[in-house]
Amino acid sequence: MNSAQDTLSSLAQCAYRIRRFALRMGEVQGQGYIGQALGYADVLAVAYGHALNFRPEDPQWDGRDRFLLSHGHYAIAFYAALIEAKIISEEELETYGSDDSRLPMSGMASYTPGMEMSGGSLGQGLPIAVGMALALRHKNNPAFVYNSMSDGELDEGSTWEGAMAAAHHGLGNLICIVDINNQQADGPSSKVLGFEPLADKWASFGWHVQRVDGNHLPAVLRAFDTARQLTEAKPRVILCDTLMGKGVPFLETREKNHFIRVDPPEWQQALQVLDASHN
Ligand SMILES: Cc1ncc(C[n+]2csc(CCOP(=O)(O)OP(=O)(O)O)c2C)c(N)n1
Ligand SMILES: [Mg+2]
Repeated sequence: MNSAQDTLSSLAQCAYRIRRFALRMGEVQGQGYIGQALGYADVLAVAYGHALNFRPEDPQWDGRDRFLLSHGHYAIAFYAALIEAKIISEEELETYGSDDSRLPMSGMASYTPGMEMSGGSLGQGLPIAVGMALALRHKNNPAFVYNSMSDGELDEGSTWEGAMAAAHHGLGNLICIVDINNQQADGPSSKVLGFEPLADKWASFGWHVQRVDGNHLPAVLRAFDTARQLTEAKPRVILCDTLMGKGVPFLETREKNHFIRVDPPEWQQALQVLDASHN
C-alpha cells in the first residue's frame, strides 16, 4: 500500500471506532444523539486523525488548533473523537451522562478536556471562532480555529453575522465545517427553513467554499487539506453532506432521528451490523 492508501485505511478504522464508542455511550444511557454521531464520524476522523495539530497530554497547549463544537448536542460524537485523540480514555465513556462525569450530554468547556466552548444555544460557535481567530492572528500564533456546526445553526442570525465579520477581517486561519444532514429537531432542514443554494451563499459572504460528501473519506480528507493549504486571506468553509445513522441501516431510515431511544437489544444489533459492514 502507498502512503495515501495507508492514511485512508487508518482513517476508516478511526471512523469505525468513533461510531462504536458513540454506540457504547448511547447504550450506557439508552438514548442520545446517536444518528448525528454516526453521520459525522467520518468528518471527525479526518479532523482528529489527520488535520488537527494538538498534544493529547496537554489539551491547553497554546499552539493547538482550536476545534469548537458549536452544536453542543453532538457531544457524544465529540467524546468518541476525543478517545481516538487519546485526550480522554476509553474507560471514561462508561460514565457518559452520569452525575459527576466529565462527559455531560451536552458539551461543556469547564467539564471536558479538549472542549473549547460550551454549546447548547445554537449559533454561538462561529462568532466565538471569529474572536479566537482574530486573537491568534494578533498574537502571531499560527494555529487554526475550526468551527464545527450543524445545518440547523444556519437558521441563526449570529452565524451569518460571524460569517460576514470573518470575511471582513480576512481570517485565513478560520475553517468552518457544516454538517448538512438535512435534519433538525422539528424535521428536515429544507422544510424548517430552506438554506439552498448554500455554497453560493457562503461564497457571496466572501468565503472559500467546498461542498463534499461528508461520508466519503477521500473527499473529506482532500477538503481539509485544501482548506489548510490555501494561501488566500479568506475564511474557508467545508459543507459536508452526511447521512444520519450512517453505518447502521436501521438507524439510517429511522424517522424522527434527532434524539433517539433504542431498545436494549438493539444496541448489540447496531454494533453487529456496524461490525459486519466494516469487515
Ligand atoms: C438558539 C437555539 N434555538 C433553539 C434550540 C433548540 N434546538 C435544539 S437542537 C435543535 C435542532 C437544530 O438543528 P440541527 O442541529 O441541525 O439538528 P440535528 O441535525 O442534530 O437533528 C434545536 C432547534 C437551541 N438549542 N438553541
Ligand atoms: Mg441537522
